[in-house]
Amino acid sequence: MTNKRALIVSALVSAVLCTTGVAIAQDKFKIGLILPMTGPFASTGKQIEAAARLYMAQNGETVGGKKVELIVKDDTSAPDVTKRIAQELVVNDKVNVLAGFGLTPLALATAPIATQSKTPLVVMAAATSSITEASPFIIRTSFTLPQASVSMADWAPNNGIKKVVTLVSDYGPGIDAEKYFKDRFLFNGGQVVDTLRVPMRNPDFAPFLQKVRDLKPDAMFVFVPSGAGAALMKQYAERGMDKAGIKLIGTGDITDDDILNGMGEVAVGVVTSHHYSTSHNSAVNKKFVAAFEKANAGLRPNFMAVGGYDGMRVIYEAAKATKGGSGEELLAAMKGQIFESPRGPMFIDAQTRDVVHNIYIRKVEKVNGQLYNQEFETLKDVKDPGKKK
Ligand code: VNL
Repeated sequence: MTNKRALIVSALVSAVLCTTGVAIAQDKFKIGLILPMTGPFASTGKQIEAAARLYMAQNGETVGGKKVELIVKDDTSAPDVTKRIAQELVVNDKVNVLAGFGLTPLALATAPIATQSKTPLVVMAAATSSITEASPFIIRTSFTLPQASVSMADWAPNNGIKKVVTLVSDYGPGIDAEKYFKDRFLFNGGQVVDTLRVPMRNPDFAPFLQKVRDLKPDAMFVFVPSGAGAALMKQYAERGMDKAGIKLIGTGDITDDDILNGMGEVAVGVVTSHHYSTSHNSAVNKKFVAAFEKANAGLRPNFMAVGGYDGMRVIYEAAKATKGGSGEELLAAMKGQIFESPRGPMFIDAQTRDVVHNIYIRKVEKVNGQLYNQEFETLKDVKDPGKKK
């Protein structure tokens, strides 16, 4: 063979290989689901993975003419790991969508990958307001802390709570919770006598709770991430703070349905604000809870599961509408989706790419021997107060 011919042959061969490569890639619709599956936030990963698998079992594994492949990766809740995995999923696996993101720092670390590769990134858990502003390719199906916190700051002063100490995890969502609760509570005539921040990892609540006891507020407003509420509730009870008349209020992360039942009597009566309760009274939710529990040995779905389930809905519908199109086409088809979630009605605001949904005020009650967050007031179609527009 002449050099020229050899070149032509090799060019042809690689062209053929490329086309087959593309054809194979295009037969599949790949979702890279990155979650903390081990470590202190493993319950978030477990809930979201279970919900994603349930969605697929209920809605089929082919969408827009393509076979859905769900690739689940454990990031151990370390931001550099999340980012590296996302890069590998985009470059090597050629995923169509990135999803999951159990904590704010994990979503923020990965945002540049979404922007550079034009891959839609669906945040199913993390809830700091600013996340959606970190990349134009981010869509959120979880919630935001300002949504929940402002709602509680409106409810509390009308219900005998005038003097509050806030106690939050010292990172993005906690700082949002503190700021948005405090500003609205002051506006409503309330008083915030101290703002306490506890370390996000392995917090020792004892010295902080002692401080709250000494300050004797009407209530302590708390944000801790999903999974951490049980330890706080235990120490709150051990110090007899409930008996001393210091009420516990907060966002629903503290009475997380995944662990609520194990908290015991001290949790009864705790009022929180959130977008989802396992006991939300609707046909869609009853069906969701029954199917989730059946598929997961009785595990209760919490708000993380719902963020995952709805995130899969948004991805599937976008894949359907675009027949598994480009990242930009998928993103466009995700914006503005409106549907009934197990949480109630929700939509993805086309401008902000953030979730708009109801926030419910709930009280922990015992129903048939089990503890539930019973919704008793609804704030309709709450947009993220953290957005400028
Ligand atoms: C975050 C927000 C994480 C709320 C949570 O649980 C939560 C976050 C792990 O944005 O990091 O309940």
